[in-house]
Amino acid sequence: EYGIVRPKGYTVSYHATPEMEKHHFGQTHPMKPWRLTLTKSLVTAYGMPFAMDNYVTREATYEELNAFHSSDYLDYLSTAAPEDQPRDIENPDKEVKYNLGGSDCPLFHGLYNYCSMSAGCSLDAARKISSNQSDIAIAWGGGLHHAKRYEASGFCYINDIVLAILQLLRTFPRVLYIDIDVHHGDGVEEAFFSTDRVMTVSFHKYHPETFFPGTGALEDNGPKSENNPGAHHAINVPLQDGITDEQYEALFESIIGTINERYRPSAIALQCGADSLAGDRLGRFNLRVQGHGACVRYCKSLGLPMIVFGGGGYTPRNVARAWAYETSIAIGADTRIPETIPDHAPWREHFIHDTLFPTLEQSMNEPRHNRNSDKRLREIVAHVHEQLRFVSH
Ligand code: ZLM
Ligand code: CA
Ligand code: ZN
Repeated sequence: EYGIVRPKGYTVSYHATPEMEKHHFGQTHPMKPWRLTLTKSLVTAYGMPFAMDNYVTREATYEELNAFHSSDYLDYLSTAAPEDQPRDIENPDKEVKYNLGGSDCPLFHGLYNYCSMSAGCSLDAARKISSNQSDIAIAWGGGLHHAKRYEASGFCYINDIVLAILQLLRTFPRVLYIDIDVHHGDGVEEAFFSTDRVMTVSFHKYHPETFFPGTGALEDNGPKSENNPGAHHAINVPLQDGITDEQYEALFESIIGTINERYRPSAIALQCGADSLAGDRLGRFNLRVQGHGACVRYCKSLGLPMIVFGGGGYTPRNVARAWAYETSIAIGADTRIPETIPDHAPWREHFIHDTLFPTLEQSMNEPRHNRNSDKRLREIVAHVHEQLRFVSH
């Protein structure tokens, strides 16, 4: 309808299942799986499915989850019921076991199915990349970067990203993991701490006393021992409130460009958490949909096989805008889709402003004060370049 055609010479696959999107974390919990339905409806309204291979994903098996997660944890996760959740008004953050049952990681109906579908989505995407059947595989239902081997953390129960990267490592010698969620990608960093076959890079708000999870300082670059192959293979880009598109894009291209030259990855895993957008319920940055999307465009320009994952994103209309726009970038239709959201898009009334690219003023009452000086950003780039002198392949 908008002249969206299949890209010549390469294949994009879209992995999702409506079943995952029906789950609820609880009435006022910020994580709303329904944002995936809103994303898919926008992608469809723009006619993008015609340009992709579309797969309905399955649930990952216990054995697949067990490639990273401990059996004890999985056994508990698969049997825990919402009834096990303590109803303690005095202490709502009280967990039962494995960090489950508090207000961040509640036990809800169908939790295990939800987790295995998210992992199934990312694993299917990874297999399409490994087998060279897709050049870019999209898994908006994945990106749950905080989950640990033996516990849940920050709305994440199963680390689908770690599972997908483990799959990529069967075929690719080196994988570059990039995380533009506003939170630190701690679970993925920790999982690959001791290997030089994965380099992790997270851009995030860093304010240990007040902002989750409190890790990811500039100086944290992996194991301190030079004998450990993982040394220098964790890159952290700590940022403050209010960073703009211009600053973020310059920082992203300088850092990722240099990493690409020095590390020479054979595949990219990109976590596109949309809580780094302006006006996010939990985020603190001033990024617009264009600035967020520019990261996807830059990664695509490197010409490597790539998985793109979802992640955070707590203002559903903006999550849908960003992920629909990034889907259009993946298929190379970003210059052809109209800025005005199509009239026939379902839930059109959710998009208070009818544009794919709201201004900062449209995204929030008052844009956040920018607390990132250009001088500090130059120091960050210099530190990262210094780290990369130790890395060469
Ligand atoms: N309290 N309800 C990002 C994960 C961020 C830990 C402070 C819980 C919330 C938040 C939950 C309805 C990703 C913390 C927060 C209140 C201990 C966090 C339930 C509001 C609500 O209204 C809420 C009763 C809830 C949780 C806010 N939690 C905001 N920030 C973080 C986790 C995940 O985007 O990176 C990837 C998907 N948790 O700050 C507390 C310390 C729990
Ligand atoms: Ca991040
Ligand atoms: Zn986040």
